[in-house]
Amino acid sequence: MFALRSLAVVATLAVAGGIFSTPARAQFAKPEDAVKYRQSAMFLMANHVGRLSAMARGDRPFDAAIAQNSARAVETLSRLAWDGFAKGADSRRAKPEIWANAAEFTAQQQKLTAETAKLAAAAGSLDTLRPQLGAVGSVCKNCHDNFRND
Ligand code: ASC
Repeated sequence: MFALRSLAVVATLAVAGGIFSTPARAQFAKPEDAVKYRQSAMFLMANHVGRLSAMARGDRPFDAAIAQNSARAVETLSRLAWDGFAKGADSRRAKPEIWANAAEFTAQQQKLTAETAKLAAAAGSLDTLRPQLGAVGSVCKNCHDNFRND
């Protein structure tokens, strides 16, 4: 009885390990944690992009220090989010293409991090913030159009 139960546990772990493969296995205890991680990063990123957009639109007074703080947050978060797209950690919004077309998904990540890396320097003035925020936003949109369900 005990041996049988142990065997079942080992088999379950083996299957779970296969589905939920590296590198996620090392970072997240279960698929839901990976989903929560990426959604958290995206939530914070959207919030800070929203603050920058409000300044760019003139809905909020421009303040270079506050803008640069948000820009740095966006830069960091844009590098963090991707770990959460672990194999097997699917969700309603995540299209299967994320995993089926991983090379293109990785290319989109690299485009985003290349643009967010320029955001803090651009956030020093409205004239430089506006176009760079536009460049970041267009990468966001393109990736969402291809890889996210509404
Ligand atoms: C945001 C946000 C997005 C992007 C996208 C840019 O603030 O939540 O998903 O910007 O709308 O086009």
